[in-house]
This record gives sequence, structure tokens and C-alpha cells, in this order.
Amino acid sequence: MTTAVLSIGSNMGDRLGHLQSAVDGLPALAVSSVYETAPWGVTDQDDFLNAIVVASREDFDEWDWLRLAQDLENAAGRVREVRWGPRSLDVDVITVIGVTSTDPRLELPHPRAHERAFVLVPWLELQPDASLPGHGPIADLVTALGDEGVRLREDLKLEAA
Ligand code: PH2
Ligand code: MG
Ligand code: MG
Repeated sequence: MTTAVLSIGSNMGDRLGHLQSAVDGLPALAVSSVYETAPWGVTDQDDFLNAIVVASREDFDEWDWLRLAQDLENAAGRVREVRWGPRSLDVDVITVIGVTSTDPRLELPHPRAHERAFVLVPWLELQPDASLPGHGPIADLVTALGDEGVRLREDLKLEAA
């Protein structure tokens, strides 16, 4: 059995609907609030909605999580596009508990998670005691980064199954 922390994001079309489609397709144990976030990386694009999902499955290894993430992106009509550019649905595997990987197709923990407030702030809400292997407690990372550009959208809700 493996437990994964996944970051979901959208900045095209029905953003909340795309996030909900990801939650519906994941064996979700817990789903964070929805956050409106300023674009990271390529800044000349629309704001994202982001959330974190913690999910668990008996028969999954890390590659199964990656495959499921890509299937969900494809189902949301995602085309392979500019790195860090606009997307209907992005599902990133942030960490799989107990697994590290340096395979370039699936680096675990995610190599840029520690510098992304749009990942860390919703994750902290769900798992205040979590740590990112190699980078320490996520609470400390959020303190160092700040939460600028990450705004709670109390009016938007994702429904866990
Ligand atoms: N995803 C990206 C690039 N930039 N910025 C925000 N705020 N949220 C994202 O999910 C995001 C991003 C590429 O995956
Ligand atoms: Mg991403
Ligand atoms: Mg991605």
C-alpha cells in the first residue's frame, strides 16, 4: 500500500470543475481547501486554483500514481504544452510516503515542491506535521517562503467522495 500527496491545479476553463474531476478520480483520503494562486514560473498567465489531495491505495506503487495523474490530466482535455504554462488540469505527485526516486520521469519528492507556496500552504492545512525529505518540516518552509500570492477561496469547495 502507498499513500501519496498530490498537488492539483488549473488555470484554464472551468477551473473548479477540473479540480473536482481530479478529486473524483483519486482514492482521496483528504482534500484541502481551494486556493487562488498567482502563477509561478511563467508569470504572464491567468491565476490558478490549487489544492492538495492525500490519497491511498492498496495495490499502487509510485509509477501507478504517476500513470493515474496523467490519465486524469488527459481526461480533462490537457494537451502537452509549454513548460509551466497554462493548463486545464495539472496533477503532480509531490511525495509518496517512504519512497524516494531520482528517475528523471518521476523525481520523488517533487524537486521543486519546497519552493512552491501553492503546494506547501494547502498541504500544511491538511498535514501540519508533514516534512519534505531533504528540506525539513513544511511549516518551516512556509514560514520562510511566506504565503504571498496564495489566497484561500472560502467560497469554492471540493467534494471528497
Ligand atoms: N503549475 C505550473 C506552473 N505554475 N503556478 C501556480 N500558481 N500553480 C500551479 O499549479 C502552477 C503554477 C506548472 O505545473
Ligand atoms: Mg505542476
Ligand atoms: Mg505537472
